[in-house]
Amino acid sequence: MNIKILLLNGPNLNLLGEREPGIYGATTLADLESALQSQAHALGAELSCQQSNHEGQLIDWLHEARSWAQGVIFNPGAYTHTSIALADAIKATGLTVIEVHLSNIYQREAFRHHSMIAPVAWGQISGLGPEGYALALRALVKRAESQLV
Ligand code: CA2
Repeated sequence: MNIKILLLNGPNLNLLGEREPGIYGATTLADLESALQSQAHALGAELSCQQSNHEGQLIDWLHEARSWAQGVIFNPGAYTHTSIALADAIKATGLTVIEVHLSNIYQREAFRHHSMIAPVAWGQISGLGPEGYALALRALVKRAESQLV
């Protein structure tokens, strides 16, 4: 069985590389997704990439992923700090999720210091830019492989 991973990006991340490069870097979402697709291929895994500005759409994708994904790389954007609904979806699906943030949320405004997602995620990576997604992918593939044997 091929290992399948979902990459989920939340609100405003479609603007990556176009605005605020000082905080979020110059890499576009398309660049980030295609680099991660290549990495997944090299690791013998399949990566499906989705981005939405809508909470309900993100929840629907999490529900669907229950039937096919072995792990989820999730940057919930600002919903990180507010969304009980996304936290409930992760808990209800039992998916293995790594929460990723491009910026270090603990070095920023106080309202970004709390994550609703962290308690239901397997782990969290914050502040490493696009490299955070790459590390999350590696960790999820390794975990899925260890569960195959
Ligand atoms: O650091 C991250 O990855 C965040 O999840 C990004 C969210 C922010 O609300 C979180 O606190 C931390 C915001 C995403 C906004 O993305 C933009 C990208 C380019 C230009 C403007 C916004």
